[in-house]
Amino acid sequence: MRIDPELVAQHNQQLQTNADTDYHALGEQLQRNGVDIEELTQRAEQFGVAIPSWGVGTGGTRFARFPGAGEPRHVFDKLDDCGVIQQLTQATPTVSLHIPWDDEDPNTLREQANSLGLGFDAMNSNTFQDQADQVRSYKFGSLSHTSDATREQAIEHNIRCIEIGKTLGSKALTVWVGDGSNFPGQVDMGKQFDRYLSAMQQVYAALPNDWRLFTEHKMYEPAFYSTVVQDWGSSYLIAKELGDKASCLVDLGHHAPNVNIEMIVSRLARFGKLGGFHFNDSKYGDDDLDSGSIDPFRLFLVFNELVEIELTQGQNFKPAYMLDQSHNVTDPIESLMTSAIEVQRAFIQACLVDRQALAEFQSDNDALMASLTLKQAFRTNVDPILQLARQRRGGAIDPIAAYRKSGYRKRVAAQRPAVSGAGGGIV
Ligand SMILES: [Mn+2]
Repeated sequence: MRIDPELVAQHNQQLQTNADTDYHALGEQLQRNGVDIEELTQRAEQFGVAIPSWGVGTGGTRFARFPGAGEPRHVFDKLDDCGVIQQLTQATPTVSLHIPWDDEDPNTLREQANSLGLGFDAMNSNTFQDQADQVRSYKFGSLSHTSDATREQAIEHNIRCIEIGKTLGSKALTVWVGDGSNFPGQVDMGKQFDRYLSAMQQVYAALPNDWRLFTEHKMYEPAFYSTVVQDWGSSYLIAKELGDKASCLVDLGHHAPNVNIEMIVSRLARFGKLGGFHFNDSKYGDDDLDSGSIDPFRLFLVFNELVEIELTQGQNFKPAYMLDQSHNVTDPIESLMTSAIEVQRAFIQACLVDRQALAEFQSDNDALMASLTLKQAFRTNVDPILQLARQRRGGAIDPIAAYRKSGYRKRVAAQRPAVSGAGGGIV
């Protein structure tokens, strides 16, 4: 345990009476609508969202990066920080690694993760920047590059990510490429897509049978005119072309402003191609702000679809949930804890939707009451449920308060001298 369990227990004790009172009151309120609070609490306990290893570092902008005190220096520090997030929130049981930023002996990583009570989620490859020892540059693309040798290098990198992931116990590879173009005419968009597809077929061929391959679309950046995997349509076509193990990953920030993401979720799931999520929030573009910080209602509406799909598709529906955020102004541990809780909150609120009533209103074309049915669930303060779910598993009733009280950041700042060049970069 990175934080003294006794400190967490004392913190919980101070908040216990109020937490119990609130839970009891909410239980009565829900019971009037025929909802069992215990069942919801168990669902909250079972909920998990993966932490991206890069999220525990302080992010940058295209202009500057302002390092924070006690930043992780390497993947081992990152795992420690992820351990704190999981210890206090009990909602983030897995970590998603990024190669080559986290490229260390996988057996050692697995051992450390085990000792922190963490597992590994999807592996993330990186062919959107050049590494010091790299033979061929990705300046003009990677998996879709015009040069056979550069594509080969990118394919090998992805296969290596799979190999590392096998040792870690990961079961998925997420591929995002920055390939595209900055000027009309710069590339033949059709041929570029063909080259990407054929490279991805080779990556897919190296996938173990029980693994999944996620393709992540993004509208623009770093390529600003066209992007190879620009939208969910392209991502769907890729997943369909590759085969059953391939599906689409939806990063909430990777769409044009105001796009109806929950509808995309519904579409992809309908055709069995919704693989997973990168949760974050945005106001303008790929802002990578904390989940639920800008538009919590949208996050709720995404989960409303997910809960509905789960009811229809059952146990086969298992999207991978992961946070993907980074910015300059908060302690990343606090931000990631807050985001994990917001995602968990949206899930529980979505579980509260009276689906029978909603279906009847929809069938009667009663738009107002259908909308109010969603709002009623969204407006319910489910904090008491989340608090108890955390507490039952050894977490903190108020993770931010417990974390601040623990002095963890100050402690690691003394142990971790500032280094420059710690992996930043977010997709
Ligand atoms: Mn992402």
